[in-house]
Amino acid sequence: MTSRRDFFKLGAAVAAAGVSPAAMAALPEIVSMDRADTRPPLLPPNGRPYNPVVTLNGWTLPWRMRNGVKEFHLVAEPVVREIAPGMKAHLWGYNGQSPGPTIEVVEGDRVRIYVTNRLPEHTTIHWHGQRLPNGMDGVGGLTQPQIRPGETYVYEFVARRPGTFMYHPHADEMTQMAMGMMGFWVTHPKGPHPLIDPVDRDFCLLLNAYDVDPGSATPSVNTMLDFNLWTFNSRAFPGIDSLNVRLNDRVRIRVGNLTMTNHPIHLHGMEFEVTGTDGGAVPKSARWPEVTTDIAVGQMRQIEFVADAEGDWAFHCHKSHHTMNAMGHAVPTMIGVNQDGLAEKIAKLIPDYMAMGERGMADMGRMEMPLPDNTLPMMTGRGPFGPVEMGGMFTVLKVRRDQRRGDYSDPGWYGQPPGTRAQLWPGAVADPVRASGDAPDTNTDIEVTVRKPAGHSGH
Ligand SMILES: [Cu+2]
Repeated sequence: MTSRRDFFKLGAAVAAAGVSPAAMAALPEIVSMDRADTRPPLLPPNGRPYNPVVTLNGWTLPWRMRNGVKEFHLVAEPVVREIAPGMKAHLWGYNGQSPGPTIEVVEGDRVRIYVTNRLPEHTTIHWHGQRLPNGMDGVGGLTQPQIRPGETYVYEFVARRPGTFMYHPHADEMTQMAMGMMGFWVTHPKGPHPLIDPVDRDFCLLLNAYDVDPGSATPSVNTMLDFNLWTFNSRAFPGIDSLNVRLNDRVRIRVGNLTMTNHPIHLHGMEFEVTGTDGGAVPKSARWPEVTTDIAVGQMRQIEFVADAEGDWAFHCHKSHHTMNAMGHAVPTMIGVNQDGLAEKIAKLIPDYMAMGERGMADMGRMEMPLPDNTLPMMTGRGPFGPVEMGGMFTVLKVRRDQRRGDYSDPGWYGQPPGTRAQLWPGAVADPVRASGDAPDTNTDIEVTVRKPAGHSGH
């Protein structure tokens, strides 16, 4: 039984940490998610009104309003995440999913977040980009003790700056981020803001990356750069939902990067402006039109555009190996190598051997290769005209005239108006006319350099 003196000691400790004694009362219930499709926006049931975001293949965490404080409960725990149909990864995340749920608050809100650790090792949460008291910054060992397994810590601060933020552990960081521990945070402006325009659709996604060996389910946690699964919100194409909008909607997409490399994020079909960064809203005089914006490690970017062109527009990272799943790595270039009869000969020694890449790698997108269990094909996904030959960080922005306001459901493939699609030319193509001189004899002028294996001295 707690004595009166103990109670005051507890009260003093709590006050020193900036957490009111009320915070130590019963915890908010734990809300968990067990599905990987995009959940509809969470309309705020109380507090200041705002226009909620939609987290691609994710969800927003409900809160409890208690004496004017928004209370959330995050649980750090092992989770199973479907990366795409056909592959599940054993990750660490929050409240049943990786990434964790999006937290949405309004500028000026007092926010209290309970963090329960159900991992086998200690953790913390760092509120990336927030203005807050130093002791709430979540750096294990530096600003607070580590949260040990089984413990619950309470964070509390006022969301001072509107904008786009992330959260992630600042404890055994390489392991915990390689395992998928991260989430999104949006602080909406409390009223009309000179630099934050209202939008019709507001999407958010985190860039994350994993190193999962084909045939296995748990990421390698000591990988530093050579990841093989590149994901939006821990989903790889074709597992990533499309962004479905109505023609002429004003659209905002918020992107945060918690991988270990940069990602040039590219939109087809229309231009956007970067309206916000990790530091807040960008002055209007400093915005310029572009179709690709590079997002460095630890950065956040908000892009905005008016979706004034109907169609199915690709939206993806422009590093081509980031739109490819695990099987493509470590395959040698075989273009131009004559492999006639090779597969038959090798198949006598190794059943199921197949020649690969003789005419480029596109055959990989079409054939049903035998794959290890729990492994995604490297170039995959089907569109209305055949294989899309993509993977990883790729999805589609679907702009439709008849998409209803507030309807985020997939409208299916775009019906292109007759006469507006690239088409097969039925005639013959003449040989090129050379401006002058003889054509080089390609059979005798080839220069080659042969590199013989010489141990690992060349690394
Ligand atoms: Cu990338």
